[in-house]
Amino acid sequence: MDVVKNLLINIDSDVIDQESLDKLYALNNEHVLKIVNEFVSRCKPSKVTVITDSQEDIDYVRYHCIEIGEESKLEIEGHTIHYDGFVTMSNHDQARDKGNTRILIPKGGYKPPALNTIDRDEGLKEVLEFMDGCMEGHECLIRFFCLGPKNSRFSILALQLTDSFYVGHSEDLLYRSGYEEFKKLKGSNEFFYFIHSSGELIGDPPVTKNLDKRRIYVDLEGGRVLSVCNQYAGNSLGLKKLALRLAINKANKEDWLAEHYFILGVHPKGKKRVSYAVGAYPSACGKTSTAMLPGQTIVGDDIAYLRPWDDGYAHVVNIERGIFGIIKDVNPEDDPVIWDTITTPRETIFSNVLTKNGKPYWIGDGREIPESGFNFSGQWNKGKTDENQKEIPHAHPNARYTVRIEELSNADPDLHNPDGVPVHMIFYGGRDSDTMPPVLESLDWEHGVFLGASIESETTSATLGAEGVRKHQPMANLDFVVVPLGKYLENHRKFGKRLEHCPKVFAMNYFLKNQDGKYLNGMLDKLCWVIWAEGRSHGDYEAIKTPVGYIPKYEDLKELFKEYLGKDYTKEDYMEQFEIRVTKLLKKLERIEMMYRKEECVPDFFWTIVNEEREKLLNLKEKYQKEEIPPDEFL
Ligand code: SPV
Ligand code: MN
Repeated sequence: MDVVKNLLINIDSDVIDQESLDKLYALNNEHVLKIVNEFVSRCKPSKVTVITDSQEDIDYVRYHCIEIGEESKLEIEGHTIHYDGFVTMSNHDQARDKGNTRILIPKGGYKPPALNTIDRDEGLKEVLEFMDGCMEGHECLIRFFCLGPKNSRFSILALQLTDSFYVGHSEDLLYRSGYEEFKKLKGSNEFFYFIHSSGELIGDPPVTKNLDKRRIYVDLEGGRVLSVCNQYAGNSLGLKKLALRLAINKANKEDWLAEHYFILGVHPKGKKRVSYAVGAYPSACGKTSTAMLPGQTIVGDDIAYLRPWDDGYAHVVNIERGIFGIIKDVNPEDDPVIWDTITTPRETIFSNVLTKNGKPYWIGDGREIPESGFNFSGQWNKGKTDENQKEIPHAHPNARYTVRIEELSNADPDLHNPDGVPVHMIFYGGRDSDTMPPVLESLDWEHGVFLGASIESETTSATLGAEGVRKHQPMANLDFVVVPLGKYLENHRKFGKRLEHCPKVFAMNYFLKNQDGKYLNGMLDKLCWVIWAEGRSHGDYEAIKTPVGYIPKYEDLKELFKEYLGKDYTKEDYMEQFEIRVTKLLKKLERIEMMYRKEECVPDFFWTIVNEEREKLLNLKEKYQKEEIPPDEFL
């Protein structure tokens, strides 16, 4: 204990008060103290405050956030608005910065070809220099969180230092507090840690000034991420995508999975059962709205840990307890549950939307756009352009809302179950305008891993850079897979093979378009695909076997559309949506092959499936002499 105290003695008593010191000492963990000592002396905040799990401490973060202007109150009780930095439509802090997110690679270590990497020593030197004095004049929060339910075999603890109260407040909505859990570590270093600073701030509201110094450096060896000069949650919140990268590294050395999955409880009408689906879709491809489908229950919408469980199923937990969701296109018709949640009084953070007279407005909210207001670019009027003459929309396409899942009427009762919930289905989806049908079941488990590995998606505003470019998105996890992709796929395969009750796997695509560029499906049609998949996982429906997977029968979908959406689903719609696009699928296979050729140790099963699928598609083309084959041909 004395050793521990000596470590802290370097911090000036003007900077940290006795109460905060006592809270740190009570953890009895020298690793925590060393980290605090090192980064407080490097970042030089003017004040350090330790936040425990107490309501008083948590309230301090919430209210102080408003006092310092990182959030402002809106008209509805509990609602606040936060803005991230903005210079122009192409230079801003409104999305994840893939370019400046780098994995630190020790000499001779593996460099994932799809990610940005930097030599570990060089990267540390650079980011630590940027961190020197980065918190000057700021208050630094020391936070403790639990990634996963408390008292659970799944969970990993996390220490966060940040000088952003918005980050601290968001984490209170999104994660379970873990100060008391840290005490149970009994002094061990079994936790991840995250150091974040917004860096020098400018303006009102205060935003990061030096976006050119934005760095997010992932240090797998140190079990930590250092993030500086940013505020957008995907860059700043340690526990979100930064921790996912560390967890994937850990899971791949052990026997579990860390995934970019939502978790949904599916409740088919008239059947007294709940089945759980997990699903990976790249950002802005319908992930949160699937997790929030009407009549179903939500466990999580973004990140999950899975383990083989004693009952023979894989079990899964949400490592979060809240949603940081895309607000674009949330309106009463398309996303009724989310709409109700974010338009009624409760603790909610809006980010990067337009505000006018205390009301938030966003793209696709179904309301008339005000002529003027305040947004991420400051005072805004219709037609405002940036310095490159690019029009500034009233709200950012990647604007978000943050709420706690417990606040939702559809929260699943097992949200905090330390044993998680069993997984019956896995969904993989992408934004694909012309190749995959709306729903397709894998031929078997390995083929399911292949379906996940071969997701392609057109890019969206959730990451910086051009939109609408077709990119590979294996398991919608590519940005976060810091281990060799081949090894990651093999771990998936092995994971399923260990299970007595292996989940059924489905590819989903909500974004099919016709020749005129019009979407072929309504936003809520996905409910029918999900209910069909649930039925398949219990043997309720027959399906049509095609060379690339099982598709639904028209009659089953017709009934489901009637029962769940009150809609007539026509045979013409079915024929157009479920045709097998042979030429397009062959091209897709080529692209996948090219991508995986660049990767190390891609497992044999993957190449076997690629080769078999190609042969089957070529045979079909030969037999039918057509580019697209109607579903009925496979009956
Ligand atoms: C995503 O982009 O996948 C998100 C939001 O869930 S972010 O926090 O930016 O990662
Ligand atoms: Mn995500």
